[in-house]
Amino acid sequence: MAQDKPDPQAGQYSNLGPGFWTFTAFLAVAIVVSDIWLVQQDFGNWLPEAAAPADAIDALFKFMGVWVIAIFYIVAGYTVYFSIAFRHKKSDPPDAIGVQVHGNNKLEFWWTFLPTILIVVLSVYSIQIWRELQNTPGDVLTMEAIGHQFGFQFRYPRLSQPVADDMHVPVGTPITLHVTSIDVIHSFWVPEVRVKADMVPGLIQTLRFTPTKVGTYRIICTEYCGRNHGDMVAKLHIDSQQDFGKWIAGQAAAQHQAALAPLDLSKGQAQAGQALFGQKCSACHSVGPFEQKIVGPGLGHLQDDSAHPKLVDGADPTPAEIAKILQNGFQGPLGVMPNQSANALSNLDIANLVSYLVSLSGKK
Ligand code: HEC
Ligand SMILES: [Cu+2]
Repeated sequence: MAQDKPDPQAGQYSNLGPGFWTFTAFLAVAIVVSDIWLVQQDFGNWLPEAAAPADAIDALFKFMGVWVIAIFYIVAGYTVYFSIAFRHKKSDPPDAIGVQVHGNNKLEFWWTFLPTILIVVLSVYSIQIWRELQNTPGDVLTMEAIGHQFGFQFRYPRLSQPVADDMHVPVGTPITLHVTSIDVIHSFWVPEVRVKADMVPGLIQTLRFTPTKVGTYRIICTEYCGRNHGDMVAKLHIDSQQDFGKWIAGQAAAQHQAALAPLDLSKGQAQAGQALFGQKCSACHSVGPFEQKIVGPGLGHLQDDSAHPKLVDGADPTPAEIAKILQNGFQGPLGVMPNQSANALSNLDIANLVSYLVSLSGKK
């Protein structure tokens, strides 16, 4: 009976409730059936795999899943079973307690030993996958991904300037990707590649993968990094070798040309500036009055705000001085205004932006 107190070492646990072994057999069948179902799943159907570590990661996930199913069924199943089998009966005294197993060394040995073995097996398996990931053989493309509020930049060995928000890689070439951040902590994640790393200012972490499937995938920031965190999504383009070659040659030519163009404010076009403002500035600036702050001040009245006749650096709001802030950036009481290279702006971009900002002043 439940309120009897058996000697824990004497093995008097024959009373496991009515139907214990039947229920155990049922659990065993349920575990086997569920595990067979799991093992037969192709995770690629649910979330496509686009690069080499994805299959190894999925296999590890499956292996863990097999054990998770067993442990979950056993723990949850017996919890339900025992709470029904040994529920408080009307005939029991109000202070009745169940069978006490504290001090049963045999039980304690097994429920320590078995999980230990399982954890060791899991660590050996995952460390092996991790180790393989540290070495990508062959001709590697080494590049960088840099997080900033609120976007990603990508640096390539053949390009002098970073590329914003579109990462291109050639299919079949192992990629070594160094990730970091220039402001706060972000995180680099491509679900289809199954790799993820925090982007931490001052710290460079390395991700390795080999793209296997041509296509366009999402790069998602998974570390809350400020009010526009949710917009921090970029694209990973896995190109054919040929398309990648074409793309990088095109970028190199465009950057070369942009670098040659001197800063000529008279070439600026307000309309092009407005489009660029939406991509690169609106995360931090509104086009309202100075007081309408996001991260930085509102920029809608740089030249006609009597409350703020000067720019934040104390200069008069002439086009040349506005351009200077865009080139050099500025650190003031409101925070950091990123400079030309951090915002990945060409000289023509600056001319377009200044033209747009100047056009706002005087408007309602
Ligand atoms: C990460 C946020 C951030 C981004 C992105 C950003 N800025 Fe700024 N900007 C600031 C901050 C903060 C300030 C104010 C610095 C201070 O004075 O403390 C500022 C100041 C300025 C000023 C001076 C305003 C004044 O009244 O003097 C201008 C002009 C400006 N930014 C233009 C731009 C443009 C154009 C872009 C897009 C290319 C841009 N900013 C992108 C944060 C940002
Ligand atoms: Cu972020």
